[in-house]
Amino acid sequence: MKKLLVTGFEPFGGEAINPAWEAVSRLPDQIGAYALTKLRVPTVFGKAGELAIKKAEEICANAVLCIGQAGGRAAVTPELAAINVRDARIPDNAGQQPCDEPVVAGAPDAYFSTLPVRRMTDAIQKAGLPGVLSYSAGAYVCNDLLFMLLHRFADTAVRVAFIHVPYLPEQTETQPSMPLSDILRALTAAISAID
Ligand code: PCA
Repeated sequence: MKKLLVTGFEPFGGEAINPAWEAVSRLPDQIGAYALTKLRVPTVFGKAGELAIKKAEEICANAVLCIGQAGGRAAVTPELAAINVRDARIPDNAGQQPCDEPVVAGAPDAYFSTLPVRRMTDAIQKAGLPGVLSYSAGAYVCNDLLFMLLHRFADTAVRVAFIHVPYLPEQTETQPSMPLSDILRALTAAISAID
């Protein structure tokens, strides 16, 4: 059976929960051809990527899928690419707030996700849920994690992607949100679309 590492971020920015880890921790242990290993990662520049790379190497993952919260988005959004930029609007959970720094000095400006993100987006829509392909994972810790993984596993058989999910209803009264059961169905559909 193939191995998929699925990461979910801890809460950040003063939130008590992060829908990413809430969902990841509740995914089944097996979806389609993949056995899942779940990892909670800190919302800390550099650290999230280090831990995810270590775990992926340790379990000999065939693929890595990272999940993060994108407050304000109304859809589940697979990310097309990661950029070699750290630019933080708010400090991370270790108090770091980089401004216009590279994720990895000397690395390429950007990487495209290597899992089939368009097919994953289609699968979310076919499950009857809002799924939209996103062209930017931002420049905060989610982008950092995706970039570090894509850089580490460039030119290897290990494929990597990232999906941003909306707030849960209990996190906001004014912004778009999605029930946890829908986020779970969307992630399951997206993972089922990975060959
Ligand atoms: N979302 C943040 C970092 C952690 C998370 O869940 C982001 O979009 O960068």
